[in-house]
Amino acid sequence: MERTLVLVKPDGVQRGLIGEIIIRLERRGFRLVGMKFLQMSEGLAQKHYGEHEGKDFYPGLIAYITSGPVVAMVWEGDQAISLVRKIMGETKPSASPPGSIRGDFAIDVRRNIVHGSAKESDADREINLFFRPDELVNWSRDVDRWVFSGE
Ligand code: IDP
Ligand code: MG
Repeated sequence: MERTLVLVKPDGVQRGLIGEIIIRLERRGFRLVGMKFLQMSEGLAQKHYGEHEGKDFYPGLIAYITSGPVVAMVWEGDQAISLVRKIMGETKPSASPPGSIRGDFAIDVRRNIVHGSAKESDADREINLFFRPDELVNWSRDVDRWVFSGE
């Protein structure tokens, strides 16, 4: 099983899309293991987006992600990292197919609603930025055997 960090970014929160995003991840079969509502500090934003430091869009990205509250979540399941990225769509909403979150709800790359970790090392690092280990819940659902074959 993999774990991935998902953020409903400030535009997603402002536009009332928190539930819309949760429902898509929940219905796919992923399991929620952590969730908090917070406004990201400049320091947290810089750590989270450190890989983009120096790029032309970086100052705007930091201003955007700290501009209002976000929902930070950890979701778990087989192939959670890559499949959550598929549910989100491409970085550019204009390249995201209808049916994906960005393809359904966004137009501008600077206002693209959601974040999902890109790879395992990013997921581990990002989860640790937002959550202490004791804030993540290890649990199983009665329905898990209907979602995960275990084979
Ligand atoms: P991702 O969110 O799909 O992983 P990244 O390349 O990691 O995309 O970029 C992080 C965020 O920075 C994007 O989600 C988007 O908000 C913003 N961003 C990425 N590329 C551009 C760009 O070319 N112009 C403006 N903003 C960008
Ligand atoms: Mg990224």
